[in-house]
Amino acid sequence: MRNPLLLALAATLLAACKPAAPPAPADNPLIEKPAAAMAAAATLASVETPIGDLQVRLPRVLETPMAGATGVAFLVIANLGDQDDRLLSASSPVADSVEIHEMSMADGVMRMRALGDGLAIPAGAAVELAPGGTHLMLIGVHEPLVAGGTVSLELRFEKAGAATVAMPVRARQPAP
Ligand SMILES: [Cu+2]
Repeated sequence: MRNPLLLALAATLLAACKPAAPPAPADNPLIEKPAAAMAAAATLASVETPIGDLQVRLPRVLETPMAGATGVAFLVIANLGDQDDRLLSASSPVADSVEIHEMSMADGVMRMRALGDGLAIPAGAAVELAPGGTHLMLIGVHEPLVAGGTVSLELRFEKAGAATVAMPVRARQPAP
């Protein structure tokens, strides 16, 4: 099951790129402005990336001011198939390593630990990696990650295989 809007946009783009395409309907701004359609499609593509039966949504990395520091990445992994899958590992060219971390409360203290066996992505579920919960830790970033930029992240799944996701870099929320 793909996002019908994304498919419609893709079809629109294909139609817009054909030199002998029939005149665009006057009420369709995406066909009239191919550059705008391209930008919209790029935005959607960065929001929902299909990997086999999986779909990555809302990928983002928080800005990280210093080289050598630790960055953090969040995303939602939806499993649209009928087989359980598992995120085995991740890596990025911008960091020494990437670990899958979970947060837990122990004796009133928030701790995080690496999930050595990876992260289960059950069939039909959408697993959210979000602030305060499971996340990807970018250990030893090679240079500052600046808001507005993009970081590429490779995800390796047990069944869906490997794929690279473009992760927009977002500004951190100021501390409350
Ligand atoms: Cu962590």
